[in-house]
Amino acid sequence: MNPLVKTYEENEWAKLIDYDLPIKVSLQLLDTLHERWVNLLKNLTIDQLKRTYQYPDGSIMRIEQSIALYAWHGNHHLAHIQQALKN
Ligand code: NI
Repeated sequence: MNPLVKTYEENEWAKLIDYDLPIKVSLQLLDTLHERWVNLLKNLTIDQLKRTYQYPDGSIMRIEQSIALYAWHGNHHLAHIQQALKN
């Protein structure tokens, strides 16, 4: 069975009032979120890692794929930030 997940509008999200808070607030939130995720994800069983879910467009994703994609995505944005700081 593939539970259906919802997407969200990134650009609309960025228009919310908390957009103007200091960046530190977001970084603290990410630190805390990631600490919880690491604990959760390290304790998933092989069977749980193989579970799948479905996007509204019909595509199917495995939990283990999501973890790899998220890890890649963070490094991808970090590289963008490092590049921007050089310029
Ligand atoms: Ni991104």
